[in-house]
Amino acid sequence: SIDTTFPLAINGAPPRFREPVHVGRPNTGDRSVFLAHMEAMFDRNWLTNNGPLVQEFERRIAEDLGVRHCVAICNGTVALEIAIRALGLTGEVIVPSWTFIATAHALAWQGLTPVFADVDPVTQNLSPASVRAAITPRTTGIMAVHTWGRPADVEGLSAIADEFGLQLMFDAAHGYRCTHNGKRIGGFGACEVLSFHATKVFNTLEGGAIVTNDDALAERMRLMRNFGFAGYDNVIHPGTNGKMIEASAAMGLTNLASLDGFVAANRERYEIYRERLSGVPGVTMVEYDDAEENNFHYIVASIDAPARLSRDNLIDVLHAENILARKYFWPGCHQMKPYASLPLRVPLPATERIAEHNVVLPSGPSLSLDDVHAICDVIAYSCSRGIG
Ligand code: T4K
Repeated sequence: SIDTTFPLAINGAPPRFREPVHVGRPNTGDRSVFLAHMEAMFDRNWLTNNGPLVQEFERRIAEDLGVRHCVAICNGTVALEIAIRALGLTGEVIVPSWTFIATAHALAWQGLTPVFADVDPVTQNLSPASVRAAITPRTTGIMAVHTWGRPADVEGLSAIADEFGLQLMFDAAHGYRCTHNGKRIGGFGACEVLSFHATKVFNTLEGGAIVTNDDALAERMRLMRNFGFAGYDNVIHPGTNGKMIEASAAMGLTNLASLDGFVAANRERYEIYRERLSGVPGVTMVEYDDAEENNFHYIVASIDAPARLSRDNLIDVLHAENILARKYFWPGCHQMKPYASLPLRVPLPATERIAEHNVVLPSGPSLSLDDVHAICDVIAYSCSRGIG
């Protein structure tokens, strides 16, 4: 039965939000700082190719994460591709299917075969047992993801990599300012890849970086992102164009100064969601470890029985209210067209289950606390009462 004191847009009531409420609204620091950087950039007339803003940005990121090297790249996907090439990966590389498609694409685009392994049903991170079962003589590496900024099982995966002589790298696109055992993500494995896409907790418009403590690897990556140039007219390595532009570095320097504020705002919203959704039938939030540093950027919930509607119905309810919740990363990479015909090496029950139940909700500094409450009202009502 429909509670007429709480009409839902899906039942014909006016939507709760007049404008669309997005997941992934960009976080923007002090605009005047960015514009001052832009003025200086135009005065110098130096727009890209390892300019001073990119160099400063790299120093600041390396310092912030406590790593020796940051190699800034034009986006996270090209950063993954450069890292894969610089590590000399060939043949098969094991990745979670439960990730954004870029993780798998970066391998396939370099002529490698992504071999999908399952994730842990609770952490949603790559399962070492599943990785072990997926290894063949053609396997050269493991690319794990710190999904939602929750650290992957670094120790479990490192042990397997050591045992089988595999390279281990991390897609740390979600993990900026998150720690594992008190150490910031960035220094684990052979290297870690960051994304500074507009929708990330910390953006450079578009952008990415590879961070590593390996001097020789960093040097190779620097060459590879700039066509292999070691100086004027002197190409000493195969390469591509993966350079970050000065405008991106300016945005990065601007936003780095405001990052503490973004994280604090995220945390405040996460706490409201956690409190308001706890006890709602069938809603389980993905929680962040209080003992670690987190960026609280992703608000992720699982919708299961006894909720009175399915995840997909809830998405319909929310979209009708102009709340554009997402199903990230449904349906799982292994079921996306480019990979659906690959035979599965190992079963992926947790991936397939999570893909049917996860919902990612709007958050971030641009969303008011009242709006978070309004979103929680809709979820609590429809999960407890159904939609009539
Ligand atoms: N690895 C992982 C684990 C990743 O999650 C990603 C990226 C990568 C690697 C690759 O890194 P990059 O090459 O992107 O640096 C979005 C982002 O485009 C993508 O960066 C991100 N992951 C992924 C999880 O989300 P889409 O296709 O869902 O984006 P889209 O266009 O639907 O935008 C998301 C929402 O953000 C929309 O509701 C609108 C809003 N939005 C977006 C932009 C760009 C804004 O409000 N303003 C904006 O400027 O992939």
